Amino acid sequence: MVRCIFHIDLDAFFVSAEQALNPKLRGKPVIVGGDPERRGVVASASYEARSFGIHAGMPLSKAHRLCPQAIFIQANFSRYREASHKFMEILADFSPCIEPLGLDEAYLDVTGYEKPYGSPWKLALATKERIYKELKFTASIGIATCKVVAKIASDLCKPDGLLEITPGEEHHFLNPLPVAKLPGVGKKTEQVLKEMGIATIGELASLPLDTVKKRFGKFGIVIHGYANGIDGRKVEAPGESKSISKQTTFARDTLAHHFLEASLHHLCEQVSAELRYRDKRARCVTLKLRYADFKTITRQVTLKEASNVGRIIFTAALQLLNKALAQKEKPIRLIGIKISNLSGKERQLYMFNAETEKLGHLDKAIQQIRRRYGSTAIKKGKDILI
Ligand code: DCP
Ligand code: CA
Repeated sequence: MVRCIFHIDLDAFFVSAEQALNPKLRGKPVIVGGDPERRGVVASASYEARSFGIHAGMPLSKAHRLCPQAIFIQANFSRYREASHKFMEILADFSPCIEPLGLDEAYLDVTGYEKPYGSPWKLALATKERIYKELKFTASIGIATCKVVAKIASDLCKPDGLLEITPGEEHHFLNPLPVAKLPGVGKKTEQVLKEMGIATIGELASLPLDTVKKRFGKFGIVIHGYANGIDGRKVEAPGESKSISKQTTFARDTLAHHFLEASLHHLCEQVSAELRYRDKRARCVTLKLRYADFKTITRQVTLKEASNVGRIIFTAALQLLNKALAQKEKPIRLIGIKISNLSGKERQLYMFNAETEKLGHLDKAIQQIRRRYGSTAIKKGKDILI
């Protein structure tokens, strides 16, 4: 069955939240990130500020140099979390099949739900109107038959945009775009493709699958599919997925053990926090490493007892990492962790273990502090290494 998927992304989210509170900020160069006198980076810039070349991640001092008249505002995370919650609630009124991605983005599978509105386009307009009416946020929506095309479409129509790629139009839409528009294609992949004479998505799409597979392994199959508008990933609420994965690609390939270890620790913290949020425990821990030549390996271990404790997951993952590093001394470009075989939180009593319980309480306490005061409010030893 042909699906109808929306990718919805709020425009300049943190800035919009501030503008909703103080309408005088509308239409002006506004930057959320803090005081330009202090160290720090731009978290969100209004489109007016972007016309001065300012973007997320830029040091505030540079943003100030580029646009001294910009209004700088310190981030207020609890306000953004509340706005995000309302945003997701509005979306859930349009389809129950919703997959939030961060605070201000979501996929919505609206297959069949467009009928009462007459068309996907009209349903998307109604969604945008409702978001604006209730939150005073503009959103951009990409409509397509799969996630990857919907995401690229919403990205291209920002801000306050709506772009529908009708079934059969995927190639026509994707072909002229640069390969970097494909999710997962970063600077390094872009460079390798360039060396192969490939600059556009269309050029990648028309390469034989074998060529891409030989160069990039499994990752090649994925991006070749994406380039052809093929993406079978379902829109899945986080609670429904059978695993949780997090990965990070390094700015530079690395073999520095302490850095790999610290990155892995951070990823394990993230997946265990998500487990606790979902009230789940995991038994399988899988480590993923992608080497500089794009060869990717995965190594898996089964825990004695299902767990949601960051330290336990990290200990298992670290053993896998150390074993892999001992086998192959090749620079690494990406490290990832996947936990699977998820179960509800109930445990068998004979497996009760005081140490595990203590670590669980510690993780929970840290999570509560982070939720209240932000993710940087408290750091464990390993986090500080990153
Ligand atoms: N964010 C951040 N630091 C970054 C990038 C983003 O703190 N380096 C935060 C602030 C953003 C929010 O996440 O408002 C959403 O990120 P987006 O990448 O969607 O950026 P915006 O919503 O600000 O802009 P737009 O989606 O219109 O490009
Ligand atoms: Ca956004």
